[in-house]
Amino acid sequence: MLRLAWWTVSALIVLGLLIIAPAPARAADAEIDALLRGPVGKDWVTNGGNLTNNRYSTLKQIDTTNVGKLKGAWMTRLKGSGVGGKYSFEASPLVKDGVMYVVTGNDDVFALNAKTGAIIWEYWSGIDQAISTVCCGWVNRGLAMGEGQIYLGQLDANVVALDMKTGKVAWKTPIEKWQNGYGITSAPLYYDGMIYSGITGGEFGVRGRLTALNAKTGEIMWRWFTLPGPGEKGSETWPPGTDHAMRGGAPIWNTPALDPELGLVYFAVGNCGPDYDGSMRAGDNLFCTSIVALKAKTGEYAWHFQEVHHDIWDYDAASPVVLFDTVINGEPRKGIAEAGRTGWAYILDRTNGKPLVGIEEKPVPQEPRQKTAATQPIPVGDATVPQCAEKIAGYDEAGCIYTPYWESPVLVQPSGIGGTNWSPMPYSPDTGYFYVPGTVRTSAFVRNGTSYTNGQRYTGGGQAAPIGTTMTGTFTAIDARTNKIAWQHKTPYRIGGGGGSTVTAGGLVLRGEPDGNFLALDAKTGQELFRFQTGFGADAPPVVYEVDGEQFIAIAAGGNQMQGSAYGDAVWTFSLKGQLGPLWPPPAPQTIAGPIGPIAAGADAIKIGANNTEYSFSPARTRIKSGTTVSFTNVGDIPHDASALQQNSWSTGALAKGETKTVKFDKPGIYYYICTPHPWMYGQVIVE
Ligand SMILES: [Cu+2]
Repeated sequence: MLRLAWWTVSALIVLGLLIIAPAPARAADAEIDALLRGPVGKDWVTNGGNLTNNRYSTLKQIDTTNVGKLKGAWMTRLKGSGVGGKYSFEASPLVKDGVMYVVTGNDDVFALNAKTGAIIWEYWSGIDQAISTVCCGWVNRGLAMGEGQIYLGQLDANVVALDMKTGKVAWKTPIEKWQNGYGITSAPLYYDGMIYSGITGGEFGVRGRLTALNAKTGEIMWRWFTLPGPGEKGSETWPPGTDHAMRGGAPIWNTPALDPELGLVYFAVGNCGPDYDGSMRAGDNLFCTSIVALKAKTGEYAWHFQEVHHDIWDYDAASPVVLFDTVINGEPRKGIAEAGRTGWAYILDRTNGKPLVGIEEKPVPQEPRQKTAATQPIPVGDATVPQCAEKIAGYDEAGCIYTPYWESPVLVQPSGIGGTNWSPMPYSPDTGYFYVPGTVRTSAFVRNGTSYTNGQRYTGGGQAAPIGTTMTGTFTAIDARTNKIAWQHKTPYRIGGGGGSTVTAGGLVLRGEPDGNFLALDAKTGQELFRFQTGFGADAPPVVYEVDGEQFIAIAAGGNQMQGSAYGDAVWTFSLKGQLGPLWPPPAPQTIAGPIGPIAAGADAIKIGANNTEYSFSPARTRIKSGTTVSFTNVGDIPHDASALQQNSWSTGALAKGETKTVKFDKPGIYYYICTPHPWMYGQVIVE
């Protein structure tokens, strides 16, 4: 045992060094660990910038005074990887020593010269194109690095390590089988010899978990289930004597954060399954829709905070948690925050999980058949999106957040795919603001019950935006000290479902827009200072880095199928020495819910997932004579259906790849339909 002389100890106490956890004696990668613990400078070595996920860069060569002169430094196309209607491109590139590493929606990884954009190596994942358990687009939200390796989680539920120099596979560890409903879309976190990875499948009856792996060997060190087993902590929040918790979803959609001084790893947990049917799972249903802290080394439970009790609205906590330090009432505090789909930021003390600014349990409307929770935690401060739905003809009921429903559709805002979804929320220590991206849309929620089959969808109902309703967004600076709005922009498009922003010591907030624009805003005031058309949906969070004394900003531009933005395979970088001008704008995303495109006269054969657009009906609109039998054929990669919008009159039922079902339309009228698992797909049949 190491013994320190009393005078050494006193000197260390005077220097304040003893309260800082010492770097591990034999760190597997001391350099990366130090970069992960410190403020982000010339390299960007983990998805959220460093262990805090705060996406704050200390670089300030590009600032509010000169950002207007920014131009494209280089743009590289990634050889068609992840191009197409089923993919989204949401990854933050990583940069270390002048090399950039980026992953596409097909889990293919490219190493690029960060100064020139030249491709150095490629890793083609070869993932099975028949994976049928992807919830929300083929996407990979980023990478991790350490010990000379690049780490990624794949849609086929494998965690993979690549040699950083060559892209060759070093090891590959299956966390689960995709056939059982599992996948990975989050960027893993590397720290101190370990890899932390979440798992998805909240719509497929999975049992969510955080898995820790040995970074060198890929060996699984421990796993912590987000759903408690019998007798375990949290099991009292599920009906006794049942096994509903074993298929209760609770996925982890995003990269954890880690506080090395407290020795805790933090992450956000997604929705309960079945999503829209709470009737059999009475109780708060831990640890669905929660922020959880575990001991980083062992996976032992430390604390949790549940954002939504007994969720029936698909209100995942899907955006990554952010660690920040602040001063409240004159006292330095260690904070953690997460932007929810509810439209609120949840701001807690990261030492114990208790509210930092204030969150009150308040009574909410009840529906006994759904076994709704009596109260919900309501943060003090402002929501970033509207929390009440407007009444619309054809729907009996419209309500505010936490309005329950049963088997006739009820309109609620925020939608379950609204508020802040996967998009990260950065924090600037200069302004003390969080930058919160939001989606504004209404959903009609309905429960219809369902039975569980391994690997099949298990949602118990659905939600869809009524035809003709608007789908827009907000971008909001929230003051971390008060949870109140400092400034807010209404945005033309939904931006909570991907994208996100990054903030710099140069006083800039950098973000992409689904219509292809890359924007720089004044972090203090929100004033727009720069706008540049990238030519593809710019739906990934940017990163900031430096090579040879020159500061660059990079953003992946390849669209987001859930936000309906134009797909592609581009990585753009910008710098003050750049020479490249903007590209022609791509088609803009939809801002009104409903089918689009021309009406095809007499078309009685509808293809689902045709023309490289997985989430589409083709033609989306048809006019037929009454008595016509219409066939629906799934030519896409994953199961789809065609179901009457209000889900009470007709449905093809789930169609496997290649399968066809027919529906006869006898009565004149206008019929709208959706795909139940993908309610952002719309079709229309006009019967004369
Ligand atoms: Cu579908």
